[in-house]
Amino acid sequence: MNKKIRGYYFITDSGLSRNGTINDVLCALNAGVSIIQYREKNSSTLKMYNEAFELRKLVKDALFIINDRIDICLAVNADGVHLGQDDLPVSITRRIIGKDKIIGVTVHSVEEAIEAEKKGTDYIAVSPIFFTNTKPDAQSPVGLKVLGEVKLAVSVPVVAIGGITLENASAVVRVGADAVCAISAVLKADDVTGEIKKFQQLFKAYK
Ligand code: TZP
Ligand code: MG
Repeated sequence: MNKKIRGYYFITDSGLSRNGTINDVLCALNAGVSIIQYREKNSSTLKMYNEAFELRKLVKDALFIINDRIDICLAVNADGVHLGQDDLPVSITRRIIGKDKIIGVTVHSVEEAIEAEKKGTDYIAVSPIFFTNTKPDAQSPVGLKVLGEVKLAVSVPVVAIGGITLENASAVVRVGADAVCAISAVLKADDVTGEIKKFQQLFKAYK
């Protein structure tokens, strides 16, 4: 198991950002996160490449994962790529990016989780746990029960995402999540670093 896929998992969101993605990542690094995913849905390929290139220089100790884009992952030598169910299959992605890079896959059910692990994913994101406005095309919430079942069904790390707040995060961790991602709860806060630290503290209480 990759020990860095634990605790608070940071994902960028330029739409929710108050101070820009680079500053948000600096806040996350200041809070000591061990994994950062660059997720950019509204940029040209060139802008994405340039931003990812800058971020790669900043993200040294933490893992740096690119959402969706295998080409950007390779172009900036990120540590890995995060795929949805509609992206390229894990086996094909592995062939393209090589054995050393990390592949994460979003799943919505135990069946998808088992299949993703069988195909060689390095970690699984269960999504959305609760209702979220952050991802307009998110599926219906899967709830804590499915999260717990996925955790029991696979041996790779399990990340919980979608609608997670400081209020519900302890239940998510108790059910078995190895890592927790909360985007709006953190990016809407006045003090992004401080808010991430609160998630990390809460996490430490259970793990
Ligand atoms: N993938 C599944 S839900 C989601 C993503 C990127 C958004 C989660 O955002 P929030 O604000 O923590 O609900
Ligand atoms: Mg995707």
